[in-house]
Order: sequence, then C-alpha cells, then structure tokens
Amino acid sequence: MPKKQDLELENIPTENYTADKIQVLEGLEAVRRRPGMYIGSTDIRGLHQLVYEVVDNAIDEALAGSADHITITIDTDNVVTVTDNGRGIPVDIHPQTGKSALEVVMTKLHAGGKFGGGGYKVASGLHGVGVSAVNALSEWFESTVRRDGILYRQNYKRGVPQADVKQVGKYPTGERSGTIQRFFPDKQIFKNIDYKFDVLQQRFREMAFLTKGLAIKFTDEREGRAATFYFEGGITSFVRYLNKNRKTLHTPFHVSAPVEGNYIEAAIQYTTDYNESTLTFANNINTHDGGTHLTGFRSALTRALNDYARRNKILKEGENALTGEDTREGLTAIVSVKLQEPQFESQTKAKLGNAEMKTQVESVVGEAFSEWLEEHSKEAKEIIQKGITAARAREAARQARDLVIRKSALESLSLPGKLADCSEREAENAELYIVEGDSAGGSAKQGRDRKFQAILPLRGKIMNVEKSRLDKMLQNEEIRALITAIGTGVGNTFDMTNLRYSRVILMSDADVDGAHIRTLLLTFFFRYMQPLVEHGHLYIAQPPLYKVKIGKEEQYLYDDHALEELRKKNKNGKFDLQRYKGLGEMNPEQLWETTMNPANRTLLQVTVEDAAEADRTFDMLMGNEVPPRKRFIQTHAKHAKLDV
Ligand code: 0RA
Repeated sequence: MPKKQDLELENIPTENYTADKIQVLEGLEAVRRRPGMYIGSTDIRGLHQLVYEVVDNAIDEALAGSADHITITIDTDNVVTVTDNGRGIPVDIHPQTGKSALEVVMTKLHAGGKFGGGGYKVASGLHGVGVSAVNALSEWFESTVRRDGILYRQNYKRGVPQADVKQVGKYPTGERSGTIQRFFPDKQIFKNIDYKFDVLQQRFREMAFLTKGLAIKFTDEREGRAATFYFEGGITSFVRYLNKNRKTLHTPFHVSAPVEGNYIEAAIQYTTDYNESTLTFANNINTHDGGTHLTGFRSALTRALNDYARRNKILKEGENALTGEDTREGLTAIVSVKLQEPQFESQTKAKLGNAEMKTQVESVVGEAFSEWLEEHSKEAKEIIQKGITAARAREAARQARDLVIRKSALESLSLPGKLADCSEREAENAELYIVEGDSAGGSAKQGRDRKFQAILPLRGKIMNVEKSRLDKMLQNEEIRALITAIGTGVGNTFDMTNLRYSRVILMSDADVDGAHIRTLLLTFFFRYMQPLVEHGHLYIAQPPLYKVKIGKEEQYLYDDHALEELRKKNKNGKFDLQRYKGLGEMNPEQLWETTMNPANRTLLQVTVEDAAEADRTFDMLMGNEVPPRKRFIQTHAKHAKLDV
C-alpha cells in the first residue's frame, strides 16, 4: 500500500490548488487506501475489474446508440488499451470548476456515466465506480479523445493529472470521433498483473450478446490470441449459443419493448433437456440472484402456458395446472432489462429490487409469448406436453425422495459405509477428499492425516447426471454416498449449515478419464450444490505428473512446463523420469507428501465460472446431441496419444 506522501508529493501542480482539487485528491487517496471497497479486491478479480470498468464506459456509449465498435488490447507489456468510436468524452470547460469535462470524468469519483445528463440513458458496470477509480489504481493512465477533427489528451499518474487537457493533433475529417483509454495497473496495488484471456473474453462475449449490433474486438498480444464478437441477433444469438449442443424444440422466441423509460427484452428457447438455464441482466449486469425481473418473467411464462393449455384443452378440466417448475424444464432464456434507476438488493448487485420491473416484464413477456403460442400451435403443444411430463416426474421424484429420507432416517448411522471419516467434528477444520477408484482410495486412506481428512472413494464413473432426473440420481449409490457425506442436501433443500467439511476436494488422475470424472462431478456440484461452489468450498487437488531423480535427489513436477524448465537447466546431466499415469501409482507416503499435505500441496479453488464451463463441456460430452461429443472425443483422443 502506498504511503500518504506518495500521493501528495508526486506531480501536483502548485497553481490553482482549489478546494475542488483537494476533494479530488482525497477521493483518489481513499481509492488507493481501500481499493477493495471500489473494485472488490486486489487479486486477479480486481485486476479484471479495472478492464471491465473502462470497457463498461465504452459499452455505455454503445447503449446510448453512439458507438458500434470497441477494441480491447493487452500488449506484451501488460498495457491495456480500450477504444470506442463514440462521441468522445466531452472536453469543453465545465463552468463551475473551470476544468475540462474529461478531467472531471477521469478524476472525480462517481463522475463517470451520469456526467452530462441527457446524453446518457443507462449505466452498466458491476461496481459502477467509474473510470476515475481505475485511474487512481493505475501507475499511469492516458486518455485521448477524438472530437470535431481534433485530438485531445491528458496523462495521469496514480490518478493525478500531469497537465491540463491539451490538443495534441488532428485526425482526418470524415473519420469517426471516439475515445482511446490506455493504462497500466499499479504494481504497488496489484501483486500479480496477469490477465486471463478466457475470463475476459467470456465477459466481452456476454456484453456483445447484450448489445445487439456492437462489435467487440479483443486482442491479447502476450499470447497472440484474438477474438471478435458481433451478434446481429443480440440475446436471441445468446440463447442459440447456450443451446449450441442441445436439441431444441423450436426457433427462439424474442420480445423487446420500451416501458415507461425502461427497456425490456427476453428470448426463450426450449430444449429436450431437463435443466433450466435462465440468465437475467439489469443494465448489462448479470443478476445471478435474479430479482423482480426474473419473478415477472416466470409468472408470465407459467400463466401463458397454462392459459393456452386450458383454452386448447391440452389440460383437461379438473387436471392440475402446471407449476412454475414444470414450465421451466428444458428452458433456456435470457431476460435483459435496462432501467433508468436500478435498485439492487445487495452490495454485489446480484439481485434486482425495482418493484415495477415485476409487472413490466410480466406484461411484456406475457402478452407477446401468448401471441407466439397462438401462432405456433405445434411448438406450443410440445412445450406443454413436456411440462406435463415434468409434473409427473416431479411427483415420482417426490415419492423417491421421501423414500430416501425415510430410509436414511431408519438407518441409525446414515453416513455411507465407504466413507473413511476424520475425527475432527468441526466443519471449519475438516476436509473431504473425493477420490476416483478404490485403489487410489486405499492409498489416500493410508496416506491421509485422519485427524482432519476424510476420504470418500467413488467407484468408476458416477452415473450420467445430465440424462437422469433427480429421482433417478438419488437412487444412485455413489451419488447418495456423496450427498450424505457432505451433509447439506441438494437442490431446493440445500442447507449450508449442515455442511460437514469446509473443503471438499476432488482428486482424480491427470489423464482423460480423470478429466472426465472431474467434469462430471463439477457438473453435479454446479447443478445441485451451487452454493457450495459459490462459497468457495470446492477444490481440485493437484497431483504431480512426474517424479524426477537426479543422482540421489528426488523431485516432483506438477506440469509439463516444469519438466521443460528442468530439461533446459539440466541439458547434459542424466536424470530418471517417471510419469505418473494415475494416483494409484503413488504409495500412500508419496500421495501425502505431494498432494494431501497442506504444507506442500496446491489446491485449485473452483469458481462458479469454472463449474459453469464444466457444465457446458458436460452437455457436449453427455447431452443428446451426438456430433459435438464425437468431435470432443476425437480431438482429445489425439492429445491422449501424444501424451503417452
Ligand atoms: C458524457 C457525455 C457524452 C459522451 C460521453 C460522456 C462519453 C463517455 C465515454 C467513456 C468512454 N467512451 C465515451 N464516450 C463518450 C456526450 C457528449 C456529446 O453529447 O457529444
């Protein structure tokens, strides 16, 4: 953390040291003193947040209808450049402060999106702190504006302007105006400046889906990777993308409408799946925990389908109506709303609170979807039939679940027999290793510290979660052992307070089969125990790939990169190389030393994004669509051969 003096001594112009300037400096200093309050954290997430904040500003310009092209570049020196072809941040002098509007936007907290009034309808961004916070947390920042044929520029160090906004040149008449933001994050704040292409690209893709007609080009010069996202179909394309590997029942339904200054949009496509994937957004922010827009959407769907079913006698008189849950089986949907004054229920903006959104979304989606059903009677019947089947399955599942609960209540000790539990009773200090295969399970049982480490061996591949419903899944012995060992229950009845281990660690072989079972388990956790993942309780163990012997000395290597390094360092010397094909090849002591001993091991903490990715991969592997699975197995089969 920088000392107070760092900020005050550096580069402060002495003239015009007005009250306003003091205020700005205090603001910047507050950001630097407690960066977490503004960008969430100073780890990789916070680093990515810097990029998102700057990109969000450009997206706002696109949402205002003034930009249709954004580029993001990370160069080999980790400098980030974000350009847009919008109107350019205004540079004219603000009468009250006597300063260029650009300087105000770049240095005043919360001056970002709302600045200038009329031009701006909505502002996105998770934290919404504006670009000035990014400026304060950057070793240097350079803003360039193209407006009216002139190039304007201002440079900053740790948020402090180095001079007034200056004209630095011209650009050809006829070319677009725009804004170019370049910055380098401050190493005093961010320990590790290593952006993750895949994480960033995921977000940019989402942004492009949510802003129809916007092209986002992302280039990573460090790895020579680039991606361009442009979707003419907007959220309809988003739904198609999510259903890429699923069998769909119809072409997507789409509706959009302005309502009282807000803007409401939804896209729907049913699949043959059993799961629901509805994503909701408010001002381009992913509202993971839903809120009023989701509630309105769901009641519209349930009502429209039940009304249609009654009118057309698909549901007979006296037959129960479909529940919301029934109408959501196999549903993929995007609900995206843009509001003048969004209210979020939590600090993380994960839940939308505006009460008017429920009625607005409900009426827009309800009317349009009912009309669509009338015009697509064949599809309507299929969707409703699927709902009726879901209702029957739900009833069967309830009975099966009752059976499971009754059964476990009768068994005095409900913990699974194959669980080798630890003596520790406090979840806080206890760990559960889920180990693939009985032989590796045996090594793990012998190698562990039985005080706090429990072992649950799973035999072979657990069943295909995707294709089976909850009722079937609960009948599977491996799954039941897993659920009872963890203690929380699943799905709607999940209860974190019953968690028996604060760390649930997946340990599988470093080969294709190991990757497969890991994907399977991640999918299970993503679908049925998501809060466990959200709260950071799920981990992946990292067993070594190689053991190397140089003379008498032994060393473990955890990836191919380490092996390459060793080969380079040890060009002439001889060494003995053993490749571990599976956990079973290690004896208990080795397994403890390399993979289970907290003093030596590395654990990868699983994020919801990781699990969601596994879920998509899983769809591809196990879903009903055959061609993508074939493709995956073919490409991976090649890798498998190269590996051995
Ligand atoms: C305030 C007002 C106007 C444009 C912008 C801000 C603006 C901000 C950013 C941030 C990144 N790119 C941007 N482009 C524009 C409208 C000014 C006018 O009416 O000309």
